[in-house]
Amino acid sequence: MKNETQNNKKLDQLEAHSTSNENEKLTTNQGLKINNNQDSLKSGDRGPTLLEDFILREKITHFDHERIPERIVHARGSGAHGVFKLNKSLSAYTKAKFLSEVGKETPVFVRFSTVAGSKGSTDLARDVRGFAIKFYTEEGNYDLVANNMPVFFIQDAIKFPDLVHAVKPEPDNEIPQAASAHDTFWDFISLMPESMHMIMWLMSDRAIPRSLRMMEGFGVHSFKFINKEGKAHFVKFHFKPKLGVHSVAWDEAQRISGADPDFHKRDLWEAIEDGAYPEWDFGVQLIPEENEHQFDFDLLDPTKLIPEEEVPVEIIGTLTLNKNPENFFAETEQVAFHPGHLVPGIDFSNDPLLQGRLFSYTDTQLSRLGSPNFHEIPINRSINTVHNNQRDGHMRQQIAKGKVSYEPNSIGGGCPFQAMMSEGGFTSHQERVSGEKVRRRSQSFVDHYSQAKLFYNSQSLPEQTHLQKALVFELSKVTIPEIRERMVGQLNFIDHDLAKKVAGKLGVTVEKLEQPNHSIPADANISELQSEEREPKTKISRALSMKDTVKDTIKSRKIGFIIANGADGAAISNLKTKLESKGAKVELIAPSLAPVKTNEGSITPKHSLSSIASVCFDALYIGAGEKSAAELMAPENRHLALRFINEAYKHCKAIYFGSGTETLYNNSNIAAKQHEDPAVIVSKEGGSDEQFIKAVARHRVWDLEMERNM
Ligand code: HDD
Repeated sequence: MKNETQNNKKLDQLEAHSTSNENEKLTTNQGLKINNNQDSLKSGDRGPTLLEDFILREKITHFDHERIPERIVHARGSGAHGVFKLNKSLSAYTKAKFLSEVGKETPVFVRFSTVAGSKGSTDLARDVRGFAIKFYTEEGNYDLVANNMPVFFIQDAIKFPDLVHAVKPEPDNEIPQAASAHDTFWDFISLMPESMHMIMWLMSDRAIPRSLRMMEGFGVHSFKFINKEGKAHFVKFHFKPKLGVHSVAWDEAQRISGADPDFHKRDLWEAIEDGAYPEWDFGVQLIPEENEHQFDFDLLDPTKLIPEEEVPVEIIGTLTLNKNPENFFAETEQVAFHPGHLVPGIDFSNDPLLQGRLFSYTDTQLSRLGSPNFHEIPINRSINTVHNNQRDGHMRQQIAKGKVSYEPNSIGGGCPFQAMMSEGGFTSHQERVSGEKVRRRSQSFVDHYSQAKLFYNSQSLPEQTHLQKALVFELSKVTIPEIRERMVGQLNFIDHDLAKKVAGKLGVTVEKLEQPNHSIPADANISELQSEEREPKTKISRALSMKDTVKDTIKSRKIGFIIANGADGAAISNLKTKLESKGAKVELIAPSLAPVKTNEGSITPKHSLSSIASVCFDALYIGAGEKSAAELMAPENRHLALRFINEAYKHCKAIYFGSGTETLYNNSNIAAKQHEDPAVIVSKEGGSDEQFIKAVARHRVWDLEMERNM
């Protein structure tokens, strides 16, 4: 893939470290040319191998050591290079240069990930997605180590190992992989009321994205911006995908895990290769420091979000991913993020989860990457050169000249010098901190249900139904009845109807409870508030639903054309051209990989009916032509062809029947449909290409899911 970003200093730096084998001879690691890479050195043709064979030894030794520990969490990931362009200056709030000069482009590397599964697990696990961005700024690397959900499970980092142990495969039998649907996770969660808001997100469709390109990103914590005058604002970071926020159905996710476990990785890779560069609006919610206590929750509590109705998200720039890595291991695997990689103008808040993270990330790289010199790995290097007196350690690359590795010094002329603030020297934001040394949680963190309720109430009906079903699925896998009951009890604090619906499927009864929605401001006098009923300010937040994020575009949507011999070549190529001109991607599926004879010639399919499934596509076109339809309905193809159609229908996708394909329509489950369905387009009934394009742009007809599944 070409470097399409001009003046991208990071890509130039990486290029300087790349090698190519083109027209080169095979060598050992010492540069010795190898004459025979097929046979080891032996004593006679049939004799034992000689210890002397240094070429064999070098090759096997390297191979034996070519794995590194996978990340303890977020092990499975996909990365891409790109650029962040600032469209609106934030210089009034922060002195960070990459956020100050309008038009400035900063190279980035982004790594998306699932959290719970191993490196080789499926992409479509129900899980949070990591969304980590390394900004290679001229002032040093700034890492925003974010997720696709704006809140977190726990309020204090000391609970992180417990959370991760609970969700990971159970320690006795290492089951299940990449799944939260098991006893230990729900045992822990049912005992952790503070997790309830995050559980609403995790059980929602946000946890099964259609594409990494169609997810939001959130910095989660409140961070601080510091401007030139030293004034602080709290800030929350947001990424909003230009393609809208979209998900798949859970039934679909499970099928994708079998049909293409690399679905998200492949989707991101192909989109970038095709030039359909993923883009996000980057936005901020800004809160002057003095307004810290104006909310009915604590800004430092990472289980809370700031409703956009209370503080709007101001869009200030665009994040674009435009280049795939050259080498997965060198870049995506070795990239090391850390929320503590800061630039002047950005600082931490006292969020106790963030504070703990600040220790964990460097620490984990030491065992994962094996050396304190991980910053020298090309993907981790800053684009400005590093000057300090740190020396040596495993695999040191830098050759520091001279005698001096200490400061102060006179022999080295005092270099390297400390930088003054005016020269970009980092200073932590000055703030008064006083308090007893206590191992306690602030009382302002005690309301665990109001925002869980806010999230649930803000979902559209289909989203709420998916969430209920997700809870039923997960809790049905729990083998210990007391855990299921405890969890239903927790849900009852969020929404009685939700609890009842879930309980009904689990064989659990549920009592109606008074809702304990006591939101307590951070500066409140707790004893005075104990009996007072408080209501949260925002009861519904439209931004929390994915419903209204649909964009009127079919850009990069994958459309499967099901065809067989005798298909109408002109109809196929016309529709294909129309869809592709609007940015969609068309792939042909036929009974076999043999070229398909159309009335105009022949075309070669990319897939056969048995090698791919409808879940890998956003929409289907059943290629026009009676002969083609007859072949698809032949006994050897019928089951697979109808399965494609029926599954796409069940998953609320757009399906377009070309003329002459009524036999497929009549034999599918669609024939039994009750009402008008704008996403089933039938040529014979006057359906047009334009109607199909419109239906694809709508993503899914979730509102008709009940009917489609009858
Ligand atoms: Fe974390 C990785 C995001 C809480 C400890 N975390 C990791 C990654 C992301 C996040 C996106 C993958 C980075 C990559 O692609 O390499 N983590 C979050 C968010 C959190 C959060 C948004 C809460 C708001 N994390 C968190 C806590 C701790 C950690 C509370 C420990 C105290 N996270 C780690 C880690 C990882 C990590 C163990 C594993 C691999 C790595 O760091 O490099 O240090």
